[in-house]
Amino acid sequence: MRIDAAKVIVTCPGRNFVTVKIMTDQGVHGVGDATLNGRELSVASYLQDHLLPCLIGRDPRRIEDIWQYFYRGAYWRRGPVTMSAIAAIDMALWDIKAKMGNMPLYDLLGGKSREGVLVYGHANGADIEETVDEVGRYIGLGYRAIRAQSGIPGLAAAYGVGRGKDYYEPADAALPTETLWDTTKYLNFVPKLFDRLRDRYGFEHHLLHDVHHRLRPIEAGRLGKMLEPYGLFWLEDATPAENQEAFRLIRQHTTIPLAVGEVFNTVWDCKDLIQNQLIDYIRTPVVRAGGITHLRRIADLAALYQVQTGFHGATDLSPVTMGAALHFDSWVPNFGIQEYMRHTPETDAVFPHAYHFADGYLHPGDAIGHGVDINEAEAAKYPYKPAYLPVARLEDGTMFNW
Ligand code: CS2
Ligand code: MG
Repeated sequence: MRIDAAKVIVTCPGRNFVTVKIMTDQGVHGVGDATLNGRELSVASYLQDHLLPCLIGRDPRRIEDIWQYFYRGAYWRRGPVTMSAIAAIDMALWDIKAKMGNMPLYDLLGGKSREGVLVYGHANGADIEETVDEVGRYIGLGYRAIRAQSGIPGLAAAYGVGRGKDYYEPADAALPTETLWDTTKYLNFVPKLFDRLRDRYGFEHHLLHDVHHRLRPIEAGRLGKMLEPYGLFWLEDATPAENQEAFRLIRQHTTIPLAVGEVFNTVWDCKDLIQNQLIDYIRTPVVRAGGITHLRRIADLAALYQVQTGFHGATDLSPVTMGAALHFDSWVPNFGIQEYMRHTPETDAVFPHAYHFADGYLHPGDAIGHGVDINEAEAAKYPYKPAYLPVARLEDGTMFNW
């Protein structure tokens, strides 16, 4: 069996997505997601100019050897561009292998470990009252877990508060939007939000919050301690995680569950966090972690330390990633939760898929492979459109973490 052809498809049904499609001499094809928000063309070029030429003629069944070839053979290892490109090829090869075996990907991985994949949705609002109402709307939609993000008094913009309600897309301009941040205003505000939420809805639903890399470790410890009475499912990206040691300081001050990893791209980024039990959930998604092949290694290491998965699932990860993630989530023994930001109808038309939402869970469906394809005719309707993620500065102008 051999790979006959492979192509990169860049499309922008409301936001940019990069997809790899691999065709074989057996007439079976596979697709993989390579989307890296704000750097899509870098990954597309890495694939088109450097990886795909080396792929043609190889046996698609040799997934591990191909992964090692592109990881070790590149000499320059790791990083979001490299690993997103490898991830897309890997996802497509696992898609092909499952199709050749006439089975859903979760069966190839080891079979289902659960009947449904618990997901969390994103409720956001300009202020506390609007956010509280939005959480209620998500409860009404059947969500059992809801992330709450609110505008912050005194700040013009806050992370996670989108334009409109169902689709949050932060890449909002052809050059980076400059936003202002103030930690004091944030820390004075967030406990009030969760006090209102628990007061209104009680403790029946999981509540989550994303700090989005905005605090120093001791500030994260302080916030965690302030939020403990509200029983959050997790506090995400409490501090930038380049220094994995920083989470030791947070752990000394709070028992709030910690989630991190959507910006990681190999096991090396989280090895110390996991082995020292400095986190409770690892969020590195299949599109970022070099695909199914490497993500299995991360999940297995995490399982040794009772760290659970909680994969990133924002709108800037395509339905292909969501499909592959749901198969992985269905199998992985140390599953925690899956992020689920709904895509727009235009995006869903470009990426027909088998997964569906019911009663707070996503179900991957029983289609063979990972259950997601790309409609090339639909994709061709939406040419690439430059879009950057914002940047953040402190009020004195100092560059900060967006
Ligand atoms: C966020 C993302 O979903 C999340 O947890 O951190 O929305 C993140 O800001 C975007 O994926 C960046 O492109
Ligand atoms: Mg996040």
